[in-house]
Amino acid sequence: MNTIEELLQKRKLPELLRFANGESVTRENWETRRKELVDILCREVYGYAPPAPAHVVVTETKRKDKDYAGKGTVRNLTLSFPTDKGEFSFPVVEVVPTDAGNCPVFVHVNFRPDVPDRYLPIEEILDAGCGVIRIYYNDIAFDGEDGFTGGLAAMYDRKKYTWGKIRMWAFAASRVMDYLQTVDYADKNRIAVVGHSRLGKTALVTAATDPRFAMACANDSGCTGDALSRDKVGESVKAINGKFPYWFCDTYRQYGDREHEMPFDQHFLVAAIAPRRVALGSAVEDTWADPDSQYLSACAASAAWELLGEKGFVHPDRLPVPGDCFDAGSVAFHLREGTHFFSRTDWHRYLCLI
Ligand code: GTR
Repeated sequence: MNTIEELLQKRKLPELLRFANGESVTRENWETRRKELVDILCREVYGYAPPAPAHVVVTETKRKDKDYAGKGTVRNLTLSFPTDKGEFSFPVVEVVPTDAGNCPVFVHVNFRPDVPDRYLPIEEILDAGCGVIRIYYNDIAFDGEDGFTGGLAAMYDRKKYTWGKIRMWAFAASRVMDYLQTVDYADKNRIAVVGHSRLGKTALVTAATDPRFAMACANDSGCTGDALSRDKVGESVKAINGKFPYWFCDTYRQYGDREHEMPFDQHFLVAAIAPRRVALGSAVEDTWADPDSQYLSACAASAAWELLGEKGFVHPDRLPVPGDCFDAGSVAFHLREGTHFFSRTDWHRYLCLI
């Protein structure tokens, strides 16, 4: 049986702790390297976003106190901000524990607008003493091929900003973070971004590009999320670009079947969140995402935390088995039974980590 080190060596990953110019990375210049990692990933994969707007205006359209058996306040809000082509607005739903003061908050980018939703168990979140703000991703940019003509995509010139839709969804999560800076109820040091699958990829990109997030929870994020692309099984760089080219910048397409030529791999994305916290969820039947490649990515990214004198990914010297749950360090990973979906089991992991 191979050790983790041997398995990682076989993948021939680009070096995490070496600058593009060949210089080695130290504890003192980690933040410079971290920014370089984000820049590489924007240039090659997710595209560049416009700068943050000068302000975000928030209006309440509906409010319900003492909802969920008295446990929460639900508010429908509209967030508006200036763009290159006028004002852009999107709705969110905020659910906060009744009389909350200094509570952790999850910014959840979800597939459906419903609150609650099968991926958004409001009562469990409230019972854990947390608030949540739900973004519905199609309100930001349509998850389909529309030539970047609608939503946020239409508000900027894509020749200038090369972003794909994942980067756009992440940009919206940062605008929610702008709003959260202004509220009294939130603990500003415990704001997490959470999402499943393509929106798990989005959660990682959000936290990598916005250091105000204390944690990213990426559930079953797989290909071009947490999973290493080199020698990955299931979904490949070629497959994801063939089916979802609009998630990324155009540059990414060139790497189909050429993963070993990429000047990055997905451990760069996980590491770009260090020294903050990352929680990765995987499911044993989710072979399209490839749990082993997700796990090995966490193993490789851990070096960033260790460089900073932190515990990174604390794990045994073997590949994961169902039921594994490792969270002794800043990188947490679990492998549960079952298929690709956002289970309560996954939520319970993330709720105890914030
Ligand atoms: C799949 C895609 C995956 C993952 C998933 C999802 O079709 O290939 O990368 O993002 O969709 O978002 O549910």
